[in-house]
Amino acid sequence: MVGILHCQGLVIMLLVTCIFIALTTGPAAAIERHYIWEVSYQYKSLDCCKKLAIAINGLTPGPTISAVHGDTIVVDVINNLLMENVAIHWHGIRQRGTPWSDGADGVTQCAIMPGETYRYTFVADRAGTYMYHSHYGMQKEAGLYGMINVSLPLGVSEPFNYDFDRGIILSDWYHHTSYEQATGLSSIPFEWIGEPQSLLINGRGNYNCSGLAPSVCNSTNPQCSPSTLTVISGKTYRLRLASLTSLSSLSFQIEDHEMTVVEADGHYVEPFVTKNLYIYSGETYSVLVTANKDPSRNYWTSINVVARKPKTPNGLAIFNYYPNHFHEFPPTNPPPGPLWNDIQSQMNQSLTIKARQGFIVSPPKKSDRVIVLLNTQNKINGYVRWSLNNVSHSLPSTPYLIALRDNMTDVFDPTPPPEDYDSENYDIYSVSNNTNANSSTSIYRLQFNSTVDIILQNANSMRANCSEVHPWHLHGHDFWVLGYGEGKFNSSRDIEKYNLVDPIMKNTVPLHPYGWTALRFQADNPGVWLFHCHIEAHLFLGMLVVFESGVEKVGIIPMSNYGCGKTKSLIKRSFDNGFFKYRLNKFMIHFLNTLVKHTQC
Ligand SMILES: *[C@@H]1O[C@H](CO)[C@@H](O)[C@H](O)[C@H]1NC(C)=O
Ligand SMILES: *[C@@H]1O[C@H](CO)[C@@H](O)[C@H](O)[C@H]1NC(C)=O
Ligand SMILES: *[C@@H]1O[C@H](CO)[C@@H](O)[C@H](O)[C@H]1NC(C)=O
Ligand SMILES: *[C@@H]1O[C@H](CO)[C@@H](O)[C@H](O)[C@H]1NC(C)=O
Ligand SMILES: *[C@@H]1O[C@H](CO)[C@@H](O)[C@H](O)[C@H]1NC(C)=O
Ligand SMILES: *[C@@H]1O[C@H](CO)[C@@H](O)[C@H](O)[C@H]1NC(C)=O
Ligand SMILES: *[C@@H]1O[C@H](CO)[C@@H](O)[C@H](O)[C@H]1NC(C)=O
Ligand SMILES: *[C@@H]1O[C@H](CO)[C@@H](O)[C@H](O)[C@H]1NC(C)=O
Ligand SMILES: *[C@@H]1O[C@H](CO)[C@@H](O)[C@H](O)[C@H]1NC(C)=O
Ligand SMILES: *[C@@H]1O[C@H](CO)[C@@H](O)[C@H](O)[C@H]1NC(C)=O
Ligand SMILES: *[C@@H]1O[C@H](CO)[C@@H](O)[C@H](O)[C@H]1NC(C)=O
Ligand SMILES: [Cu+2]
Repeated sequence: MVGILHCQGLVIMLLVTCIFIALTTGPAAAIERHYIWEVSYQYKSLDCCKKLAIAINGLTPGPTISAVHGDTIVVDVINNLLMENVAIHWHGIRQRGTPWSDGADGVTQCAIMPGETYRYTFVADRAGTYMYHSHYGMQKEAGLYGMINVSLPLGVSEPFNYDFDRGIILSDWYHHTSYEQATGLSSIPFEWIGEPQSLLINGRGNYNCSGLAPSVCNSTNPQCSPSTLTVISGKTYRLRLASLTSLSSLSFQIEDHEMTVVEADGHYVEPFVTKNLYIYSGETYSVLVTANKDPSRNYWTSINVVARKPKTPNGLAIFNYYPNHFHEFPPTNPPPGPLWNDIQSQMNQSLTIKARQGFIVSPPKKSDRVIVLLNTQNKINGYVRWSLNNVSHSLPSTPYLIALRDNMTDVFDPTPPPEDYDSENYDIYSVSNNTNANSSTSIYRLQFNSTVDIILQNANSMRANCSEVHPWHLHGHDFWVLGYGEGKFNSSRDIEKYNLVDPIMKNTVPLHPYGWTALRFQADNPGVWLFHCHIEAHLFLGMLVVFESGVEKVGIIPMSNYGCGKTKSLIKRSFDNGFFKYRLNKFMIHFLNTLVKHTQC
């Protein structure tokens, strides 16, 4: 053991050498950016209340990854959570050629066990704003997330001007742990997680500590003083916004300032000006804001919950005009933001977002296959679940990518899930007469490079007069957003209204209450990919589907992805045949991989 630890030091030295070599190569060449991340629980007071949070190298939210188009990003994740697995998803990165680095526990890899180190390697193959977050159970809720900022290669400029570039991570915060939440959600009687206690801007919020012991909640703790964005009068700022909420859909606004939306999920948007931006969990946007108001005072930046009846106070930050003191509160009341139930205006923003002229990627005119997914809340043996076409997904203990690539049988149900629902006889406005559904591990297998349409159809939940928003996120691809509508999708009426001229491409899109959303994508990335609701509790309750395409084209999956379910036997076999007689754990495999990689460095 001592030997291994000693060698780990050696490995880190080698890594540092690599970074050095990378930095000394010319600026035009794509480089390898190496990060070593220690993931651990720490006591934090993000909203003034002391609570365990997951930190990366001590930070919650984690550090921003800044890369240049074409760079290779290497992240060594050291799991120091002591008693909990971890897996990290690189949200918006398509992982072309590296589907095993997608970070989806149970889909592309076995989770990283405590004490182990796992290496993610992938290429930042498109400029834009992305994010990363845990994809293990409901772990994201504990604060394991951050931003990825990929800039254009040297010599290429953005089609808009700005003076400075800033990142803003939006999230919601619960005082209960993810264990309490997960247990409540999987209990009879069902215990809903409720609304979050706080909204955070760059990891800072402000809970009302009144009545709580100062050792638990201390409103003067500097950790929870509001985050500030300092601006210089007359300058224009590109704000990169990323929503990493567990539950909440948000509206973002800066008092008295308008913003111009220019980027969504890494794609240029035909610019439009707005007072507030609706942003759903899993989405990123860039907005341009010019500091052109009275510079003698500060202004509020605020976020508020929309699309659900809010019980959480607005999240606040300070838009600080230099040289005013950055903690000087604005003399006004914070803007309340739009009404939570103004669904019309939320839908309107969705319809307004189009690809920017000059940057339009035209979608194929026709699709090869249409999959309609009815989103319903259900019961299975008395447990509350979410389902698509009456199927609530449960992940097998063996990751799909490995099972399919290695021709394992009996890992998942081979019967394909339904492609449609009984649309004629289903009333999306009322509670289903029979809410029972089935749970299944079955997946959609897509012909490689075929064009697939997805129609997301919303419906009433199990509560009368209630339909919830669901932000759907696709791994491994971007899709074209062909249309949104209210009510039930009608193919003979709605298909001809698809936007095939200038649809935006995205990786996350809202499905509005009682509405539908139509998407098209090309299944041109070999691998196994999740498509799921980005609300943590809905995902946990089965609101996901899995797409496979071209898995036979996937290269050799790193051994470090193995080690759970049926993949255990493969690890054992491959090393019994070699000269390693002792049992190798994933850490040691990784360690050996590192040595191999660094002989090439
Ligand atoms: C994004 O990356 C660019 C180039 O490295 C940098 O100038 C900018 O400050 C970064 N922005 C954020 C929000 O991290
Ligand atoms: C905090 O809560 C106390 C007690 O409920 C209330 O009196 C007070 O107004 C609250 N403070 C704020 C800033 O909301
Ligand atoms: C609250 O936080 C402030 C600032 O860190 C500190 O000075 C004070 O002692 C704390 N109060 C208590 C009761 O812990
Ligand atoms: C829809 O949104 C656009 C862009 O924000 C705005 O200009 C327009 O007034 C909105 N229309 C309605 C009906 O709200
Ligand atoms: C899985 O089966 C395919 C088709 O029969 C074959 O080409 C491939 O080599 C097999 N893969 C493994 C790992 O056995
Ligand atoms: C439930 O049954 C009633 C009576 O048959 C029908 O009117 C209603 O539309 C059904 N509800 C759903 C959700 O299909
Ligand atoms: C789901 O299955 C139940 C029981 O078979 C059935 O009554 C219900 O109509 C189905 N719902 C949908 C949306 O197909
Ligand atoms: C669940 O699956 C069983 C067996 O495949 C089937 O008979 C039943 O109709 C399904 N129930 C629902 C609600 O889909
Ligand atoms: C996928 O199909 C498109 C045409 O629809 C073609 O241009 C492209 O080369 C194909 N890609 C692959 C990887 O086969
Ligand atoms: C549902 O909404 C309709 C129309 O808005 C209303 O008539 C009805 O009373 C509501 N039902 C419940 C249970 O709230
Ligand atoms: C679908 O739209 C067509 C054309 O507008 C219309 O004739 C038909 O009645 C609609 N079907 C349903 C079920 O609403
Ligand atoms: Cu959802």
